Amino acid sequence: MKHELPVLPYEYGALDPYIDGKTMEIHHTKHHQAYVDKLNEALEGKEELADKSVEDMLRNLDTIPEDIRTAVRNHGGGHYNHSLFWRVMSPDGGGRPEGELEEAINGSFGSLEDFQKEFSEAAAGVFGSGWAWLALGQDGKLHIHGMPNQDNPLHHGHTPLLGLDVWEHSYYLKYQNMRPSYIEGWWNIVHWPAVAKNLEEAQNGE
Ligand code: MN3
Repeated sequence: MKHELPVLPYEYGALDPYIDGKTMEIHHTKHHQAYVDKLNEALEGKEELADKSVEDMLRNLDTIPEDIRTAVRNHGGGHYNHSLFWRVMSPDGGGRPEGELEEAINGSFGSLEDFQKEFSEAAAGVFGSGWAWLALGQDGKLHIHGMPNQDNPLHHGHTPLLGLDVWEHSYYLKYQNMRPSYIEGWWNIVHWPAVAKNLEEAQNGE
């Protein structure tokens, strides 16, 4: 089974003015596509991994043959992370989370504002390329992680719910070196219902 680039649920320009269409198009058709291609290349001839999901491989990196473990971590991570990233954004995004997600955020961080502040600081504080993550831990609590490269919380048994790509390729055309401005604008396109669905699936072990 070859891994495939997912279709975006909106047009490239739909997230403008927070993320411009040119950036989205390059990010999806060049960067994400390259992760998919390199993951497929790494898995060639590894029949035992042919039917494994990317999530399964990233959760169990220590079971991946050593000769392709780094490739799966980087390119499988890149594929998984971007697939999640596209889904947690929407032109109808912004506003506030509701229901169980709202309760979980309040329970773990105090308030939405406190959560957003802490998450934004984690995103701004990633040195070089990486991601900020909101993840459900095995303790049932929500956690914020800043992680380098294409690493994600699956590596330590947490389930990613919301991710923000802070590689320069995700914002440089519009924001140049002003990562904090990109982060601040991004909250306007966060699709809370998708994050809520990720939480529900994580709690149900899906
Ligand atoms: Mn990216």
